[in-house]
Amino acid sequence: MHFNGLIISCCLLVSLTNAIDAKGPEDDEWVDGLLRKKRAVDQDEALAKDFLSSHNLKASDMCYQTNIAEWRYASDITTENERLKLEQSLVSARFEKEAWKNITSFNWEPFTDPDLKRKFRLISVLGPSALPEEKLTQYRKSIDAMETIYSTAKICSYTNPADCGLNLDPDITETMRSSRNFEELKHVWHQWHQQSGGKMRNHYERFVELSNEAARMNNFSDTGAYWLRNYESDTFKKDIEGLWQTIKPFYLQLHAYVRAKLRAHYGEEKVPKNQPIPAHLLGNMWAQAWANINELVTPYPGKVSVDVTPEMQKQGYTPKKMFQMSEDFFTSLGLLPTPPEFWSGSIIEKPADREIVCHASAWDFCNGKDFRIKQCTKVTMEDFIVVHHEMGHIQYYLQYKHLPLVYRDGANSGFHEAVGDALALSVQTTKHLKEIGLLDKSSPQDYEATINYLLLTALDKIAFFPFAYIMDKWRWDVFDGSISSADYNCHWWKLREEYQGIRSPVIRSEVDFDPGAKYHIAANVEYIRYFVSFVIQFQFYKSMCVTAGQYDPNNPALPLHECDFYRNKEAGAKLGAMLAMGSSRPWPEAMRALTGQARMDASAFREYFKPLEDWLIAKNKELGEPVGWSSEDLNCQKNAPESTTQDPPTTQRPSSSGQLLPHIWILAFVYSLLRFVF
Ligand code: BJ2
Ligand code: ZN
Repeated sequence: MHFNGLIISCCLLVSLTNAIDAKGPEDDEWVDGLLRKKRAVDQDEALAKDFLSSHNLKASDMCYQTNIAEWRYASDITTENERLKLEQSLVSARFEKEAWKNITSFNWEPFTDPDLKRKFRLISVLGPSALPEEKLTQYRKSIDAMETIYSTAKICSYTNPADCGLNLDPDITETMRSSRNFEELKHVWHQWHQQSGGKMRNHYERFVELSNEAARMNNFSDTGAYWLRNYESDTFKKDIEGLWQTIKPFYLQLHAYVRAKLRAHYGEEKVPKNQPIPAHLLGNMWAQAWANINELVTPYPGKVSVDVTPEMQKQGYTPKKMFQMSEDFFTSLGLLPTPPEFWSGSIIEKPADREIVCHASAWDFCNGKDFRIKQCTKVTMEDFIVVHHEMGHIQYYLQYKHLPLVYRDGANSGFHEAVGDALALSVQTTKHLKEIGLLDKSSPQDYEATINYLLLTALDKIAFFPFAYIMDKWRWDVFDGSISSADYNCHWWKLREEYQGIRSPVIRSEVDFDPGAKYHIAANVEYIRYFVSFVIQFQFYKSMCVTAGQYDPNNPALPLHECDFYRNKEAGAKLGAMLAMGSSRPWPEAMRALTGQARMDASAFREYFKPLEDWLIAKNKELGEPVGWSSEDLNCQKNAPESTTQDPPTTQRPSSSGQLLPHIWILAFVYSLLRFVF
């Protein structure tokens, strides 16, 4: 029996004994009743344990079947594979419903074994499978339709308008990364929003209705509340807001500095002072990570650049090599190697012969053997970090594979996201990049190089926070009904302006649906997990650095941002021990196991960036750059302006085939008329 369970049982016995003493023989019946109840609970617990172990096997098998069907679709998007995936999801829902009836037939609330109680509490939430089959089908179809639209959307090229086969991955992403042509970036940004989100507004509306209906059937007020159960905290939203308030002053400084540099490049008219930054100039479609514009904003351009993309390409890196190097980093810490199934089953390059969901992901097939990654990997530093991110998920899966299915999960979703990123912070240090031959060993690590390095890191790690926050702030507002479908898009832009300080480069309206231009909204993946991750990955990193003797707050020769714990088994063992807990304990306990404290806390983050924060404040003063922006003009209106009501690839930039089409019809008509007459 579990320790806590023992205490509770002892307490129950003590109070029973006290009760017997106090009441005397005339109350025998009452005491008997209590004893009978305790015996019933014990028997129930024994039965419950038996039930759980058989349920665990069946549920794991069902999880395997469902993952196989989902993988087949995600790695080969066809209508047949979409149909098979839907069919399997219905089979799985029927199984879950049946199991749920059994689960809730147990009176598990009074169970004395806290571990058993935790398991029941976790599995007694049925989720969307609660919907009647007809509605569940519609619910799944609406998400599948959005994911297919997102993953197969194409746009026309700016330079070659007749080429209308550009994909997000790699074409559009590459243009957003490397082009510095204002109009080209605007074209690509606009077309992507039209062709992805713009095509899924109706699906999203239906999805919200059904998702909320399911949440209510599970006794949650709405889908937002249903999502938050994962964090097991009544103060979660407040805590996130508190963290944001700590980070915000730093974000404002970074924003002001980047805006000044963009203005220097694009001119005052395109990037005005005091205004939000145009959303298409930050090197990334969603303006969520800005490292791709590093060369425009590098504080000391003469100094060494830590963006090693050119060096990786020069050295002939391949996706396979990137994954092998990531694996090597994990095993150097004494963590687990990936099994052969991982290498044979994963897809790490975009296949040329079919459509796939290119957005990178990691998969646990629930059988303890099959773990895979699907990633259309490009040889860039950005993707090298994504490789570590996905390998972090795989490491978690490997570490908790011995646990029952109900505990094979992160301590909370943010923990799952933070593992690979915490390691990547070590991988990307100049020290490590020198060690693996991606940076010149003789380049000095002086103050200017440090500021360059921290700014590059900040472009990814700080710029991300307001984006991660609004992704779910927007959905919380949609799900709880504060925002109706009539205001979906302008509310999105209101949050984009207020939190990120960015503005759409094209006038938007309620005909558009720009949130759907981001994968996690189309595919219905909760996002606050990444906000959590970006805070706690610095806590994980710091604690591993201290363990490895690589960071000492009192020793300026060992600053946090230079810590590389490569090959340090002690740091690895600490991380591994936490990962092996899965979700068996509330997350503060997992946090304590690794870091010694139980809370989410931005101080490690602040410590890491301290030299940069000071530098930015001084630099903005020197540049006379105002911090913040005014938000009078949202650039979003209810009704569509004339020019955006039509389909963009053929109308905004008419392709030759688009222009020819009417003529062909007229010719065909005249031809058949002539044939008819003669
Ligand atoms: C590139 C990364 C996700 C991730 C994928 C897609 C959605 C869930 C999974 C899960 C893992 C799990 C991603 C990285 C940081 C910011 C964010 C973004 N892809 N997912 N099955 N990222 O988290 O790996 O693989 O076990 O929960 O979306 O916006 O790019
Ligand atoms: Zn992830």
